[in-house]
Amino acid sequence: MAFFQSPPQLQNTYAADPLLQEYLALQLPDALARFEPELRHLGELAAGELLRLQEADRCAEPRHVPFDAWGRRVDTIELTPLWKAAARLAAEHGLVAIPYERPLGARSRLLQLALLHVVEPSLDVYSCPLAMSDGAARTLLDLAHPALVARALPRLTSRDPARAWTSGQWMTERTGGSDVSGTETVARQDGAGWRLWGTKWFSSATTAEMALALARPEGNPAGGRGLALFYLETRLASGASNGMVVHRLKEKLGTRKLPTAELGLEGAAAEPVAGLTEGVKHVASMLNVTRLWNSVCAAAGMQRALALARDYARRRHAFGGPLLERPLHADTLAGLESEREGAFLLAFRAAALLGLREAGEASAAELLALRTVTPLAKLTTGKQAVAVASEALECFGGAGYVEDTGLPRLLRDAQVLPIWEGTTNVLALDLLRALAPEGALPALAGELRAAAAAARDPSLRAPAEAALRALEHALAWLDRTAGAPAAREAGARRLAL
Ligand code: MFK
Ligand code: FAD
Repeated sequence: MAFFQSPPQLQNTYAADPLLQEYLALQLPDALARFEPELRHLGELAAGELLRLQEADRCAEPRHVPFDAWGRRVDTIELTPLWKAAARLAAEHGLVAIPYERPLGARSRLLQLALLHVVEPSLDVYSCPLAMSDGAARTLLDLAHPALVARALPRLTSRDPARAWTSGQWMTERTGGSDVSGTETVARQDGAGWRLWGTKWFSSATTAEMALALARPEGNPAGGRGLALFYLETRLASGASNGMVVHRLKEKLGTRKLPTAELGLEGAAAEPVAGLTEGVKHVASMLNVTRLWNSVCAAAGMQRALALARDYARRRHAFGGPLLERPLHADTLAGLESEREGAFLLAFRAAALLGLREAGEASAAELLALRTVTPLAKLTTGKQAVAVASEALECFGGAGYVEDTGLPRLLRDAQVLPIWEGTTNVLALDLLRALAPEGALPALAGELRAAAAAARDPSLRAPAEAALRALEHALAWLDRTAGAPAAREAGARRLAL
C-alpha cells in the first residue's frame, strides 16, 4: 500500500500548554477555577472550529471595493469569514474589555492576555485591531478626556458584537514610520472643530470605527513636538465616509487577512485628544499597550509553531523511528521550547507590571520597570518569533515550505512582529530613553533579582544571575558612553538583546 504521511494535529491550546497552566496556577490561584472553563473553551475553538475555518479560508483575502455599482465612492472592505467570526468572539470573550472591567484587580491583564494567548494564532491576526482598540481605550483614559472617554470607551470595551468598535492607530506616513516628525498631515480649524488633510501610509484594519491619528495643527512648528493627537470616527452619523478615501490596500508578505490601507484624509472631522502639541508623547500609552500585545502574540505564535512541530515529530518517521526519538531532533525542539518559554515569561511580566500600574498599585520601581521591560519584551520576542517560526518550519522538512499545509503562514505572519510597533532598532533606542531616569537601572536589576530568588529549582537561577551580570556590564558600558552619543546609539541593540 502506498504511504501517506499523517498531518500534524493540534490539541486544545489551553489543555496542551503546561507552561500557561502552571503560570496561571501560580498567578491566579484563587481565580483560575472560575476562568478555566473559558480558557478550555477557547482552547477547543482554537484547535477545532476556528482552525478549520482558517484552513478553509486559507486563500481568502480582504477586498477593497472603491465604488458601488452606480459609481458612488464607497470604499468598503470585504472581510474574510474568519475575521467576522473573530470580531464576534473577541467581543463576547472581552478580549479588549477585561482590563477595563477589572474582574481580578491588577491581575486582570494576565487573564485577558492568557485568553488571547490561547486563541490568537487561530484568528488570522485579528489581534491587530484588538491591540489598537485596547491601546486607544488606555490612551483616552490616561489623557483623561471625559467626553471622548464617555463616547468611545463603552464601544471599545463592549461585549456586544453589534455595539463593539475597533480603533485604528494612524501614525506612519510616507515620510517615516520610525521617525514621525516629518508628518505631513495637517489639521485645519473649521469653525469650532478641526479637519485633517493628508495621507496615512500604513493604516491597518481599515474597517475600524475610530482612530487616533497624528497631525500637525496649521501654524505649528516642524518636528515631533508640533504634532497633536486627534480622535476621529471613520463614518459620519449618516453612514457616509468622514472625509476619507482608501487609495488601495497594501499587498504584503504576510498578515494577508489584515487590510492595511494607504488612506487619504480629505477633510476628516477630528478632535484633539490632549491639546495641540506633544502628539508623540500623548500616543505613547497606545504604543506601550500595542507593544505588549505584540509580545504576547509573538509568544503565542511560537507556541503554535512548536505544538505542530512536536506533534509532527511523533508522526513522521525517519531512520527507523519517529523523529521525536532522534536525539538531535528532540534537542532542536527543546531549544525552541526554551525560546518560547522565555518569550512567554517576559511578555507576561510586562503584562503583570501594566496591570499593577492600571490598578494604581505599582510602586515607583515597578513603574520604571514597566517602562524598560515593555520595549525589551517587544524587541526580544519579535526577533524570537521569526527565528522560532523559521526553525519550526524546517522541522516539517519540505512540507513546511508548501502552502497548502498551512505552515508557511506561520513564518510570514511572524515576520511583521519585529517591524511594526517600532522596529528592533527603534525599540533599542527606546530602551535607552527608558533607562535614562534615575532609578531605572536599579528597577530592572530588581526584576532580575526577584526572578532569580523566585526560581524554585536552584539550577533555574542561572539565567537570571547571568542576566544580572550582563546588567552590570551594561551599567559600566552606559557610564563609558555617557559622553559619546554615537557609540551609545550604535551599541543600543547589543545592550538590549
Ligand atoms: C500582533 C498584534 C499586536 C500589534 C498590532 C499593531 C498593529 C499596528 C501597527 C503599527 O505599526 S502602528 C505604528 C507604530 N509606530 C511606532 O511604533 C512608532 C515607532 N517610532 C517610535 O517609537 C519613536 O521612538 C518615536 C516616534 C516615539 C520617536 O519620536 P520623537 O518625537 O523623536 O520622540 P521623543 O522626542 O524622544 O519623545 C517624545 C516624548 O514621548 C518624550 O517625552 P518627554 O517630552 O516628556 O521627554 C518621550 O519620553 C515620550 N515617549 C516616547 N516613546 C515613549 C514615550 N513615553 C513612554 N513610552 C514610550 N514608548
Ligand atoms: P523606517 O523608519 O524607514 O525604517 C527603516 C530601517 O531603519 C529599519 O531597519 C529601522 O530599524 C531603521 N531605523 C530607523 N531609525 C533608526 C535609528 N534612529 N537608528 C537605527 N536604525 C533606525 N503604521 C501605522 O501608523 N498604523 C498602522 O496601522 C500600521 N500598520 C502596519 C501594518 C503592517 C503589516 C506593516 C508592515 C506596517 C504597519 N505600520 C503601521 C507601519 C509600521 O509601524 C512602520 O513600517 C514601522 O514603524 C517602520 O517605519 P518605516 O516603514 O517608515 O521604516
